[in-house]
Amino acid sequence: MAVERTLSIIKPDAVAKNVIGELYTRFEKAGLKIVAARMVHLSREQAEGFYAVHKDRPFFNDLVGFMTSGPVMVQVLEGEDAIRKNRDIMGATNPKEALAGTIRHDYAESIDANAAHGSDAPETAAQEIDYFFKADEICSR
Ligand code: RTP
Ligand code: MG
Repeated sequence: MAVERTLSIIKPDAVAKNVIGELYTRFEKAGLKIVAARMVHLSREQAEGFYAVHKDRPFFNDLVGFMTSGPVMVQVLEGEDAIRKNRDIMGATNPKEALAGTIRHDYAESIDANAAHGSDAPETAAQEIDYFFKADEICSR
């Protein structure tokens, strides 16, 4: 299995719950390394650009409103099969469907406020990492 990088965002609800460290522990226990990280309060333009793929979906406005409602923690996770592994740790988009022990099961309140983001494929991971980090801000290890 190849070593990959994926973009992870701890969303405003989870930052407000003060569980950044708890989520980092879950990533690390799964063998994922944090190789870049930054806290940022996204502007409307930044959130719209990040979720541009969803711009015609009915939930787009709510999604952008939520993602700009408070600071987020953005990180690059590196490890074997990192993209799938991170999505497994996060659980299903809708917390009502997320398996016990996943981040969204344990911390998310709703499909809108669902605690974490993770890239869904190698191409989107590369684009999303580029969206937030310059090459020299990522410390591969
Ligand atoms: P994310 O991109 O945030 O990691 O979430 P995801 O891949 O699991 O889900 P995605 O389909 O990419 O949707 C992005 C975010 O939009 C909200 N959403 N709401 N009301 C709805 O039907 C609906 N569908 C999606 C969720 O907050 C989801 O995380
Ligand atoms: Mg997605």
